Amino acid sequence: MSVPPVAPSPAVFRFDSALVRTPARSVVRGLRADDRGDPSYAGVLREHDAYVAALRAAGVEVTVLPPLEAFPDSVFVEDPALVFAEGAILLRPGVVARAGEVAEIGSALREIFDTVLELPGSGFADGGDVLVTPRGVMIGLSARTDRAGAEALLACLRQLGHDGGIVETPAGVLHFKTDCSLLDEDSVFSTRRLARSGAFEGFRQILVPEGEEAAANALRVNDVLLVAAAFPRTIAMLDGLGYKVVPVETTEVGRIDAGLSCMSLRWRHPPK
Ligand code: CIR
Repeated sequence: MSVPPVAPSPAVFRFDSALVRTPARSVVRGLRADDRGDPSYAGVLREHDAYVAALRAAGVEVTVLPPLEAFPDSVFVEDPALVFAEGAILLRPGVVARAGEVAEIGSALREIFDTVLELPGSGFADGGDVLVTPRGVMIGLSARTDRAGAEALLACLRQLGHDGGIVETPAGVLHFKTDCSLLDEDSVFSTRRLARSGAFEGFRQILVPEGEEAAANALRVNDVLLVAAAFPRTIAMLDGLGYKVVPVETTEVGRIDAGLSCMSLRWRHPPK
């Protein structure tokens, strides 16, 4: 009797497609935890262009949505939705100013995905609080994601054939992923304060160099790792560990709390 070959499931950081949104002029009024001055529009546009170029160079086909002036933070497409090969989930941002972004990203996602779920109930969940790992989807409770939202999201994930768990985000940290990222199948990059929570037990944990905590939100895309260019010790360390680091400027967009994951939704088409 011959046993049919089992196709290995592709790694969760293998992507062939991404969705981004051009920053609106209103991006200069984006939300921020600490005010270090408004970003310059030209600077954000330049950084966004470089980010899109880095995704394309990593082998991803990028669809660029038009800017939305009514929503200054709409460049951060990761927060109002979550996508997988099996379908998309429309979330409910935990800040009123961003609530209207869901309908906007929803119409774009309905053009792309056959299955688009809507978060049931009235809880809140931001995509920035969701880390997809090979061991399941981690949902961090934060000021933007509450327990009701996290549980509703778990139900949606199960509908798409994924599983996950709920974890804590350290107090005062915007999103769970503000403080971490997935480096490979087994390794996470985390701040010390988040690692202390025990969320990453069983993973190889690479800690962010002290003083460079804002570098924690890196983005693994296929063979490369996008890392904020302003953090030389982080870049040297990850490079030394064998990752193919691609530094990406985020100085201007970082003024409104951008990392590397927040400016795209990424997925891989299922094999035909
Ligand atoms: C906000 O406060 O919602 C935006 N200024 C920043 C969102 C960053 N999102 C993310 O890291 N997933």
